[in-house]
Amino acid sequence: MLRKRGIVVSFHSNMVTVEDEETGERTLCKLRGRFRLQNLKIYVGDRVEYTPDGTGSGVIENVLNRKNLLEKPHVANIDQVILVVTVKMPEVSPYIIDKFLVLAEKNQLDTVIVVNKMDLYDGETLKKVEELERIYSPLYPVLKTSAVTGLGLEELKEYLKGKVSTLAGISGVGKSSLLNAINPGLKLKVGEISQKLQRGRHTTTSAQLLRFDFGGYVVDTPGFANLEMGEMDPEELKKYFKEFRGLVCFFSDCNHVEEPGCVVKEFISEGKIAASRYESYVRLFQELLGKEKRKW
Ligand SMILES: Nc1nc2c(ncn2[C@@H]2O[C@H](COP(=O)(O)OP(=O)(O)O)[C@@H](O)[C@H]2O)c(=O)[nH]1
Ligand SMILES: [Mg+2]
Ligand SMILES: [Zn+2]
Repeated sequence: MLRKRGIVVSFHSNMVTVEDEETGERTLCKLRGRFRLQNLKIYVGDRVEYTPDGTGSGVIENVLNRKNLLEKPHVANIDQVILVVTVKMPEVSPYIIDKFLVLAEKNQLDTVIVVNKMDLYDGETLKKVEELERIYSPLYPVLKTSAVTGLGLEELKEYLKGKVSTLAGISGVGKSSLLNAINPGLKLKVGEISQKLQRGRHTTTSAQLLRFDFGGYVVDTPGFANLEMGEMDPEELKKYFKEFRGLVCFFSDCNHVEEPGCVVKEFISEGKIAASRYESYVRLFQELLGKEKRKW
C-alpha cells in the first residue's frame, strides 16, 4: 500500500485521526508496534506518514520532525498565535497582553494581535485602540476586527490560511465568535466560560485541530489559557521583549531594572520604547524574582 502524508487532528486512547495533506480525507489510524516499543509519542499537530488500508482505517508508520511542541494545549507544529484583545467588555490590560506575548515569544511563535469588538467602540475606547496600535504595531501585526459587522475578517483569514494557529486571549474577547464568523461550519459555542472553545457530547481530553474550509487549522483550545509563566529565570525575560533585543547597555548582563548605563531606560525616556511595555517587564521581572526567592 502507498504511504501518504497527513496531520494528526485528534487523538483518542490509541486511535489517531489523520487528515490527508492533499485530499483532507480522514483516516482512523493505529500506531505501528514500534511506537510502543521505542516509547515514541504522538501529538495532535504531528505530521505523519501513514498507510491507509482502503476501508477508512490505516496505520501510522512514522512521525516527521516537529517544529515545536506546546505544553498547554499539548499540540505540535503550531505556526502562530492569534492574540485576541478588547478594550471594553472586557477591557484587557497591557500587562495581560504583554504576558501572553512573553509566552508566545518563549515558545518561538509568531503572534498576530487582533483587536476585536470594534463595533462597540467610540470616543474614549477608540483612543485606547489607537494607543494599542501605537505600542504594538511596530512589534507585531495588529488587526482590527468585529465578529458582528465582519470588519477585518478577510485580513484575518489571510493570516490563518494554510497555517496551524492557536487563538489566545482571556475569556469573553470573542475568540469563538471570530472563528464562527470566519468559518461558519465550525459552529463553536459562544459565551462559554469553559477552557475549551468547544465541548461536544464526547468530551475529549486532548486538544483537536479544526480545519478551515479555506485551508489551515486552528486548535480548539485557547493557547496559554492559565497564563502561567512556568519555569523561567528572571534573567531570561528580557529575551522575550522584542524591542529590547540588540540594545547594548553598559553592563552586558544588564536586566534593565536598576543598573546604570541602561540603554533600555534611555530609549524609554526618549519615547522609543513604550512605557507600558517597560512597566509590564518590570512587574514580570519582580514576580519571577519573588518566585525564585520562594524556592530557596
Ligand atoms: N459587539 C460584539 N460582541 C462580540 C464580538 N465578538 C464576540 N462578541 C460577544 O462577546 C461574548 C463572548 O464571545 P466568545 O466568542 O464566547 O468569546 P471567547 O470567550 O473569547 O471565546 C459573546 O456574547 C459574543 O456574542 C464583536 O466583535 N462585537
Ligand atoms: Mg470561547
Ligand atoms: Zn539595560
